[in-house]
This record gives sequence, structure tokens and C-alpha cells, in this order.
Amino acid sequence: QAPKPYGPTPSARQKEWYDREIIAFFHFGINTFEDYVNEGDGKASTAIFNPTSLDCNQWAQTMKLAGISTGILVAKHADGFCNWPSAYTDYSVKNTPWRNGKGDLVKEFTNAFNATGLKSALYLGPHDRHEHLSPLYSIPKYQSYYANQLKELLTNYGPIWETWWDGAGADELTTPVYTEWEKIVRSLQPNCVIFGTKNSYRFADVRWVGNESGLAGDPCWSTIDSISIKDESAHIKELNEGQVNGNAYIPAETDVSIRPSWFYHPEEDKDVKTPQQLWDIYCNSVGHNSVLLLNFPPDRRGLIHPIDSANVVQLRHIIDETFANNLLAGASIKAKNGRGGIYKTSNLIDKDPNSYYATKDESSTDEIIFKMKSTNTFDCLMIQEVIELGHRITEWTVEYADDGKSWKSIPGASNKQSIGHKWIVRFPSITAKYIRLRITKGNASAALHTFGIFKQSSKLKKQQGKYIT
Ligand code: IPT
Repeated sequence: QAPKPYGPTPSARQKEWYDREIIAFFHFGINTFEDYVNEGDGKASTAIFNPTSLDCNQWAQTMKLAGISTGILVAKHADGFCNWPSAYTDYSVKNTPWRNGKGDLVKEFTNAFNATGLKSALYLGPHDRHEHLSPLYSIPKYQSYYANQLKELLTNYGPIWETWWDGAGADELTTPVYTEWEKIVRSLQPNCVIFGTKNSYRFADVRWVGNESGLAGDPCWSTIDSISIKDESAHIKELNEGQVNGNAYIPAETDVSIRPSWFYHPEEDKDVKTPQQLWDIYCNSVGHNSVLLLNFPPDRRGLIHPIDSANVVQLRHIIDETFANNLLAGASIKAKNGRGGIYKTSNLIDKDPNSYYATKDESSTDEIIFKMKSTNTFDCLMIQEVIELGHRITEWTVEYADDGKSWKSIPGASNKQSIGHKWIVRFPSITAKYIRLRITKGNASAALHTFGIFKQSSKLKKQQGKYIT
């Protein structure tokens, strides 16, 4: 008999979102053509928008090489400029020199991503400074303007996998406003994940992580009281760490740019995050039970800069190389409280994403000992819970021994709390033959997909025994 779910659990949409692990963000628009602007005032002339060699196939190919399955294009940022020829405004690509006013970036983007087997998603910024410039602006008017644009985007461009309700500048838009917009999303694109903030808190499938630096909390629970999302500024810690007994399942999405800014500025070419820095971010987001939303700002040509591409492809090599070889493969495993049947301990180290190990219903704790065939050197561990069954384990520790008796703690791997979709811990190299996973507290019997120890990729640069970034 399978373990029964505990507490709030993910919807099919949220499960699909977790499996993406990394999503790309593309900030591109009229700001790109202004000097050092990241939040335009809505007054820039459409005449300046003119990418010289925009090619969304280059974006898609880069993402494919980086193993990133989904891309979110900014269709309209706070400046209000529309990257598609919306029927509801003149402030769009149709009044630019680009493709003689016949261009449609949303079309080019979704076509390129679909053709490459990638998923498309769109950011339609709720806050709109251009609309605000009109003396006739009112919230009800804007509510229907935005609703119409949402319908255009969710009807004319195939499947859209995520939409983003940025909280920045959007406080005047109340929950009833979002209630109308949510109906549009749910009816036109039932699989679309909603990133919700502040007044759209009720509709959030995923929450903001509380910073833009690539750091999910430790712990980072997928559960939270949704009111913490509404009252964002008072609950930054809750957004970052979640709440262990929170009443809603709304996991954290970690948005960060590969450059200091969200939009492209040539002076930041020297400040692109290095593969090592991206690896840190990956471990602190995906490896903290979150999903990484990594921003690439295409340049004025309309292309991803080669430094950004090279670094993200390196990140993919680092991830793949690190996790290719679970050093526990072939180990003999003994658990105290195993459930038996199909929930066997060997499921922890197989590569089957569907099999899992579980303890007996009455056991929320366990002790699992892995004896490797020989001594191994490792500096990283990774563990995955069965998220469909809710957050079950609430405290765990990993130790090592040479003899299977004198256990020593692994730095940073004692009294850990959340696991969820994936948890990664890195530490200075250890050489040992035995590993012990102790589950010391839980809300319910344990259910684990994966447990492994690894040696971090040789592509990471080391100095005096420490990885440098
Ligand atoms: C911040 C918003 O307040 C939050 O709701 C979310 O949209 C977030 O941005 C996305 O990064 S504002 C930002 C300047 C910290």
C-alpha cells in the first residue's frame, strides 16, 4: 500500500513546473535601446526600437544547449511598450522601424521555442507607466485593457506555460482586478502556471523567493500561509523559507539575472555571472527546493551575448558532470524502518524517477546505512522527496564513517529541515566507505526518490582546496 499524502500537495501544474528546474527569462524591449534604463517611464519614442539582427532561434538554440526547457519572454514591461502588435495600443512594435512595423516578437519567440521543442511563457507586466500617462487613465479602464491584451497573448500564440504577475509598482491593482484576469488565464490556458504576488496572492501557483540574488532559503518549504504572499514586505523571510505548516502549497521561484541588470547594458559585459557563480546559484535555488528563473537580456542586435551563452552552457556541463555518477551506486543498503514491498532501499540509488523508498506508516524516522564497495571521495550530496505526497521529512542529518561505527558529521549536513523536490549540500572533500542518512523528525512516514553523494565537476576551479567563484 502506498503512503497517504500529508498536508498540502502540488497540483499537476506545479509538478510540471518543478520538473523544469531551470527556466529562462528574456528581458527585451524599448529599455534595451535607452542608455542604462531598466524601468522605463513610458515616454521613450517607439522610433528607437530597432534590433539589427534579432533571431529567436539563436535564443532557443542556446537554451537547448543549456538544457533549459522553458523560456519566459517579457511581452510588456513597466514602460508599457508591447513587443507584439496589440490591437489595443499604438505603443508597440507596429510603430517601430523594426521589420518595417510588421514585426511580432511574441510570434517569433513562440515559433522558435515551439520548433525547438521548448516551452514558451510570457510576462505581461501588470504595472504600466505608458497607460498611466493618459489623462483618461482609470483602474477599471486599465483592467479591461490588460484583460484584452491577456486574451490576445493567450489565444494567438499556442500553449503558454507560465504568466508573471510582477508585484513591482502594482499595488493599486486590487484582488478583484486579478480575479477577472485569473479567469482568463485559467479558461484559455489551463496548464499555465501563475507567478503571483501581493494582491494576486490567491491565484499564485508559485511565489516570489523574496530577493533577486538567486538565494532560496534554508529551509525552503513549498508550503506557506498565502497571506504571507499578500503582505509581502512584512514576510520576506516567509517568502524565502516558506512555512513548515503553511496552509497552501505555493513553492518559491528564484528569479535572478545573469547580469547585474534585467535589461542589457554593454557596460555590464564584464560582469556576467561566471559558471562557478551560476553553479552556486543553482545549488542555492534548485538545490533548495526551488526553481531557478535565470534572466538573459538580449542585446541591441536582438541576440544573447556570447559570454552569457558560454557561461550558461558551462553551467549545464557542470550540473551534468557532477550528477552523472552517484557514488552510492552498487552500495549495500540497510534501513531500520523500511516499508518493504516495492518501496525498497535500492530505489534511492536507481535512476528511475518513479520508484521510491518509503518507511512504514508508523515510522516518521529512519536510519539508512550505505556501505560502498570501496572508499570514495565526494564533496556534494543530493536528496529528493516524493513531492506528490507532501512535505513529510522535517529534520535529517548525513554522516560518514570509515568503519561503519564511528560516525562523523558532514559539515552543513546536520539538522537539515526541508527536502521537497531537491536538496543539495556541498562541503569540503571527504573520503569514506560508509554513509548514514538519519531522518530524525517527520510529519509522516518518509518517502524518498533519490539519495546520492557526488564529486563536483572538474570544470569548477579550485584554489587551496576550495572552489573559487
Ligand atoms: C519585487 C516585487 O515586489 C515582488 O512582488 C516580485 O514581483 C519581485 O519584484 C520579482 O523579482 S520588486 C523588486 C524591485 C525587488
